[in-house]
Amino acid sequence: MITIFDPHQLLHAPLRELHNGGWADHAEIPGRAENVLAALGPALPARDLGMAPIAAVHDEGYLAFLQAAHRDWVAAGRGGDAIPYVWPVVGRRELDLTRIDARLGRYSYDAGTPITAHSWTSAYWSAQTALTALDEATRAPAFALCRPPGHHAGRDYLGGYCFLNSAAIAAAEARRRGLGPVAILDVDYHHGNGTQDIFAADPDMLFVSIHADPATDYPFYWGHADERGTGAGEGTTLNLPLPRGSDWAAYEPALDRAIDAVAAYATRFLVVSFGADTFVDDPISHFALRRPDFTRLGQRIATLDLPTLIVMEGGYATADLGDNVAAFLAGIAS
Ligand code: OKP
Ligand code: ZN
Repeated sequence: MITIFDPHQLLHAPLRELHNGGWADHAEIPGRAENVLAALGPALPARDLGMAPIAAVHDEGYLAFLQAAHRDWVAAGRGGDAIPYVWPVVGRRELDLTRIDARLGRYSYDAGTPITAHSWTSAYWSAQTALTALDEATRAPAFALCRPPGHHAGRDYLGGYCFLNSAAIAAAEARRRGLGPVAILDVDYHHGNGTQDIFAADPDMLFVSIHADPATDYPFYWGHADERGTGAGEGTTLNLPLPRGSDWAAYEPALDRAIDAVAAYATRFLVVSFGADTFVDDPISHFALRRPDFTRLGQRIATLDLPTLIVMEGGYATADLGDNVAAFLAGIAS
């Protein structure tokens, strides 16, 4: 299978994150992508397809903020990574504050997504990687080795290690090219709240997600089973939360439901948000899939027999990540 990756994606290297009230090494490190590359072999570089497909999904003000945020942070006399610490619960859209700390809160929902001097560059090339892989995916399944991940990023917010929603950007571009109906199947351990929000009111994009129950797991405020889309998009969001500890026996029935929903939507193009953080040994997650289960997951998705773009999301057992991704892709290709 063709893999797309751009070395600019390695530049974003957040120093640390808040974890249970203290600082910990950041889980979303460049070594994740390096481990996957080592397992898969050489990747093709991304082409620069420009800002238009990104601006079709993300808010103009948010994109301007993201590009300037670390410079603004430095201009305010700060060192290290830019991290928000205050969020507007009221008046989010009414105020247009210039202070970097206010803007960080306006355009984010968590404190776990530090902005470095290179975050924009890496996120931009992560999105270009997905768009380049989209070009390939019309011929055969293609793998976009995206990093940083994207599925927690909304139209106008970052969070959950994500800045630009590469899967949403590629899915919207696939639709624009007339490849639809497009469905997004998100199998990362965490609910893809950004993707859900971007398409919640959109009847022409199916979003299906299997993830840890947000009653116990991040991102808590999205991903509950009663979230089914809004307005005209009612019924085009399907959330399938599973309890902590879920193994393949628990996972498979949810996967069957997800696959059935994708098939019933008359889908003609599939985007898979793939996270390997469902792995039993993932350090920040609590499912119990094993390596052969990733192959089963890929095989089951392949039964849909659709043009498929796979976008990398999470997976933090770094030493196992490449082998887990390879196992999944082998299932897709079989
Ligand atoms: C990104 B992706 C703080 C917990 C914060 C954020 C998880 C983001 C996961 N210790 N956790 O979906 O893999
Ligand atoms: Zn995840």
